[in-house]
Amino acid sequence: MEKNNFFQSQQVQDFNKSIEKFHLGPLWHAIPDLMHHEPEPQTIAYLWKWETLYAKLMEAKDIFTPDRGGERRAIYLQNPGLKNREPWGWASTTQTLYAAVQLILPGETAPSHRHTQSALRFITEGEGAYSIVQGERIFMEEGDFLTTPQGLWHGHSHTGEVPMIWMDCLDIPFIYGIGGTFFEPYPEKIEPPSVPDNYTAKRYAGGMVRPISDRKPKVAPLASYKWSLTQQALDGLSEFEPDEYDGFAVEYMNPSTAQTSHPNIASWMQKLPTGFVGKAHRHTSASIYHVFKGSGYSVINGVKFEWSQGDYFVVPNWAWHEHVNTSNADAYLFSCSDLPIMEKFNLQRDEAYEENNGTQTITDTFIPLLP
Ligand code: GTQ
Repeated sequence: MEKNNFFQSQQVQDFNKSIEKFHLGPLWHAIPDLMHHEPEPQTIAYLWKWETLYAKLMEAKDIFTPDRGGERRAIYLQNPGLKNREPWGWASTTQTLYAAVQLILPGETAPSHRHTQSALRFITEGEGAYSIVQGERIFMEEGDFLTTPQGLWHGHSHTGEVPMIWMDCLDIPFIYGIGGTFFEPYPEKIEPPSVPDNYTAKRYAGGMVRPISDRKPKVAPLASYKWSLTQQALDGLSEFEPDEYDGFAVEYMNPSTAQTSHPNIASWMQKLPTGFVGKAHRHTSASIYHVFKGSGYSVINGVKFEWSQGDYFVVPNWAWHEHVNTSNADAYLFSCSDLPIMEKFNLQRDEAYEENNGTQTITDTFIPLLP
């Protein structure tokens, strides 16, 4: 019998229906939808313009305040491909990661809590607020990368003068998907300091050394990775040949384990020098990018995504992508991905785009939504 006739035959359809009420399903019906020959993620390539995010954060200023309940003034990136997906009822940014923009105003306090998700913050605007993670007040400046390891108390408070905005990324969808969510509010509004301010950045010299007493820390020992040190690292790297896909790129590491900064999330800062034209490749991990500085475009599965400072975009799993800096200044992209998850489950694979000298043919241009 022909394959399609088989699926449509009365006998098969009757049988499929007859087992449904016993909470049973026919594998022959499910297999083509579930076991693809290669990744067919529901995550789609998408780009959010900074103008839109900023306008909505400004509107949210008066609608949400930390005093009105809720935890954070954060607006998260909903991947259109992941909307209305069972069993979520909410959309994440990729199938494993959630990203958001968070705004805190001078005088505000976002209460302390702890949870089993790991969090990172990348600071994009302002100064003067601190995040307090397990008793350490970490004062934040533009370009800093902060870790909030799973299970540690953390809250934010703004003692400065200007609004502060940062990117959050957490493994919320992954932890939700495997049924591992725990969340606990701190008994008081915000945890009081128990160690000196900026304790870990000072004691670890940005990750280069560790104090004699900290030989076996249980958690990532470094809470903030300062922009000045990241910039220095990129400048050092820039004396050499760029990576053909990613230009000059460094990964944030946990200095005690020499692994990724977070167990389920890897993060990078990359510099694409003026005129950089990257080659295309693809990998099983999915990435979320934030344009920290500069402008250019990325081609994702043949579609051109033009980006400029402040924008966010998603490169789905197994999607061909290449980056190009079209401006006359260096471009800096912050990105994070679920590469550590792919590595742990033996799913990490990558592939170079061999045709056309590594350059995709552009078939379409993405039109972003503006406020
Ligand atoms: O700032 O602690 O975007 O707990 C989502 C969950 C931010 C935070 C988010 C969080 C936080």
